[in-house]
Amino acid sequence: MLTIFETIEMIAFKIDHAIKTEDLGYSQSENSSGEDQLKLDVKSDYIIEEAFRSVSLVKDLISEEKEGVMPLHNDGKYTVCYDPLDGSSLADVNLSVGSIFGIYDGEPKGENLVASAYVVYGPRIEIMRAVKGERPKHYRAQDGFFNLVSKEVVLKEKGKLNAPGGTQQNWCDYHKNFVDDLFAEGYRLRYSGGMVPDLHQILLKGGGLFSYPGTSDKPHGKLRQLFEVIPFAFIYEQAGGQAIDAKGKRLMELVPAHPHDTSPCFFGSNYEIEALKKAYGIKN
Ligand code: AHM
Ligand code: MG
Repeated sequence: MLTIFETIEMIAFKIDHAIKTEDLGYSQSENSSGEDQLKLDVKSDYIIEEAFRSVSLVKDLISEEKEGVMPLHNDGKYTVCYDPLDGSSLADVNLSVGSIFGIYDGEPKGENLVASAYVVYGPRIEIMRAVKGERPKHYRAQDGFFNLVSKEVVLKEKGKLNAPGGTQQNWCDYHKNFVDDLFAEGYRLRYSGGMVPDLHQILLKGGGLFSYPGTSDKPHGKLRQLFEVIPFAFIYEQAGGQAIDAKGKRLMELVPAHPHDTSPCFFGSNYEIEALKKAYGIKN
């Protein structure tokens, strides 16, 4: 696992360099979800694929930017599912973006995830990584190296921040009422449109809730299970928080039928997730 994490550190420096130096425009292609790809999406995807080619532990790669499974090493153990540059449409307004990695032992589904990591490209490059049975570890780059900032990231029991995703016009009434109630209770809005910096902020600064519900235009939500939802669910649970879908099921129990399947998702401190369950009529 250390080899995989070291590879992610190397990738982080390369993608950060690409963000700072490459053209920010669109490429000529679409990804497998039919979205226009930025040149940076394509470049970041290429950097990751190239980096894992030399890691013999990796059996397969599955990228948010590609349709199928990329077989790498027949004798490898892990499937690495990744979103090369999440929130890439924010790069041209100079907001933070990220990369997300889920490391699966066996068929890629929630219960087989054994480690996950994300990289935040902001004023500094930071990495959060977690393995089973341990609290997430937080690293920050300085002078070409990643230094440990915290070896045990723990989420607060009750937070202050609320990051509600999806177009509000398309929220159902009970979701809208729930979000309004949180604001009435004193929660502050923190939503950049990049799930990596948004979830990173909640994790490190006071706790709270990040939600991306099913909406009338996207009943199954927007965020992809393998590359976004399950890796973050793991980190939030390892930090002592909770991560559930709209029926109260742990996101770690998700079994995607297709690599690009999405799910409504809620990540947060225990207090906010319990409040959400009540508002959604979910019994514990
Ligand atoms: P992307 O993978 O195409 O970049 O989309 C994912 C991003 C997340 O980072 C973010 O939470 C979400 O899309 C924002 O969506 P919205 O603008 O609908 O709130
Ligand atoms: Mg994404």
